[in-house]
Amino acid sequence: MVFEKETIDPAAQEMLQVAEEEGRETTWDLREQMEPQCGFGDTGVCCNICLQGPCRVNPNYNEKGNQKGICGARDYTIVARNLVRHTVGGTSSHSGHARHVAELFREVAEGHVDSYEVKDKEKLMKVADKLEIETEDRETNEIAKEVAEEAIGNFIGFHGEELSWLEPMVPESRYQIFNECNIIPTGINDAINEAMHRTAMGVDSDPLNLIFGNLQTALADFTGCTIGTDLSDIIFGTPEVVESEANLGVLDEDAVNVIVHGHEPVLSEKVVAAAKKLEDEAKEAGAENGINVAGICCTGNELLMRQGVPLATNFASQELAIMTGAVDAMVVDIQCIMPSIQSVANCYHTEIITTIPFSKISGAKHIEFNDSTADQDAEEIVRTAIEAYKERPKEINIPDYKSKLMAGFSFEEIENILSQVNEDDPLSVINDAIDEGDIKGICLFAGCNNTKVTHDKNHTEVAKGLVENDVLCVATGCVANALGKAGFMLPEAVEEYAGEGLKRFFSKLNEELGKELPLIWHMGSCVDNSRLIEFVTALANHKGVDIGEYPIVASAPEPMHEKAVSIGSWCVTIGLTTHVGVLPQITGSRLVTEVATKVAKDVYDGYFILESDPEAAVEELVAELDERTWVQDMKA
Ligand code: NFS
Ligand code: SF4
Repeated sequence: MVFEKETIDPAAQEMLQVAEEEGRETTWDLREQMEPQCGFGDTGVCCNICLQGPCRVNPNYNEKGNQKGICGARDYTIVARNLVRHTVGGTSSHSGHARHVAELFREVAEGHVDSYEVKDKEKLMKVADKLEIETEDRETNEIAKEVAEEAIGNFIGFHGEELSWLEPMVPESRYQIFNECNIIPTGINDAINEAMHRTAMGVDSDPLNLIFGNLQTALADFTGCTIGTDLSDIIFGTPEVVESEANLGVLDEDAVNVIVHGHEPVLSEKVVAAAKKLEDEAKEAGAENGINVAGICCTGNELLMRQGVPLATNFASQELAIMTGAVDAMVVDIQCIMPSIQSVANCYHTEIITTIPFSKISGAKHIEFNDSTADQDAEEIVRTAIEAYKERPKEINIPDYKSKLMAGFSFEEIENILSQVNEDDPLSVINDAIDEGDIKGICLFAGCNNTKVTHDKNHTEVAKGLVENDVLCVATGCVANALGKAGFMLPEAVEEYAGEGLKRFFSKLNEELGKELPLIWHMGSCVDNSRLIEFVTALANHKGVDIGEYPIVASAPEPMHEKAVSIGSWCVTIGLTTHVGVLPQITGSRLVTEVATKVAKDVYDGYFILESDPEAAVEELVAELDERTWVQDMKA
């Protein structure tokens, strides 16, 4: 097969062929030109934090070479500082997204915007209860206002008090561990400030202290993610099971194709609405099938979960969508948008439209998106796509690959499904299946694509290995997109891939429900990893154990973004042993690597498994689940 080193996705392979024939440069070409990558940077021992740098140290104490930076910083300090700064990048990304949703929510609650509303009152009440906000005999908007104030307060801090959104999200025993380690943040912004400060030249050089600082920042990240999920659900609705499709074959030759790419649902929800409204204008322009909206990255996941909008593709193959020649506009907001899409679009009729003032791409069209004029802005965006469609050349290459999939597995929806099986005790459906040995435990698949490894290959191989070993898998982000494209989010996949125990679990469940569930459950975007924590907290509380004792693991087979570093860090802190399939830039310090892969277990029960071979990763993850169950059985 051609391009099998680059990707296992047949649609992407076909498009890479097109790219080669047309002489287009892709991210895979750029990677090849980048080789060999710098070994110092790759292992985290290059320091650029002050203007005396760059200092790169030789981590191998037995060899010659500098072992200290110009200020005397050793490998462990440099690596730990760099790690903290990655987590800061991740935390500011997630919380920047969440803060926008929180600010919008406040505007909604105060009645300042008409374009959005409180769509899901039940979720609002649930969140208010969680935050111990009085709900009885109160107007919805009064409650919403208080929830909004609380959300904003979690960002700006409560004068040294702890974050209110964090404590109710984890079992009491886990919060106790955070407390003992002194890593509970006082505000998301505070955490980011402090982490930037402590890693500045001449501040914190103690690697262990820095690592605790990393975890504190990561908990701020987790809190931001949770706020993002909760408030998005209140404004746009809590996801319920939906059916849709994934891969480039969802592009429609006879429609105006609008791709929404990035992260926030605030803009993309409006684009979907505008597309429905302007259907006739598109038809008048000659597009028989009207307007087709499809998503890339987490914007795609958000819209899929709530609206059933199809997924065009995931992170690594974003440029290839444009090379089909069928994309009339690609609308982007923030994060994971490769700057290269503009140079690709220059060869086609595609309009790249940026929408956020601090996230522009040179050469792209900028249509600023404002919450107060959201509907008009979205219409302008869609009309720009219709205009571009009129210029679309006849020759297009849409690869004929797409898979059906099911998504929409919010925690609330899972609870709802389980309560149809056992109304009085829904969570026992999962915990009994674990006790009876039908399922070994749960794995959360999270994270990106990374051109250091073959696109989507680690994702599908680790997933195959785990389901074969009776692990119940849920997924978010670009790995969810990959597993959707590969057909794992369908009921048929149970028969094809699941081990005997997992098959029994599904057949019992399906029989009771009178409908069929997909093998792997799509839980949403990356901020929605918070949904899994809510789920596992409920399961652990139900079982009367801490998360660290519960058979739960996480796997990021192809992590790329700084956000993946922060999510991995909080997963471990919350007690999930976490597999990472692309080595993080910490291996230059033996100390930091040992803490991440070994010592962390003693403090948090969770630790990192750094393993690029999928088969070996599966073995380790399964062994970890077995060990947790075994320890439980010994105690019982
Ligand atoms: Ni997550 Fe989502 Fe994809 Fe990675 Fe980027 S889209 S927030 S960071 S690349 S999974
Ligand atoms: Fe070099 Fe120290 Fe400056 Fe880093 S902080 S660049 S190690 S002198």
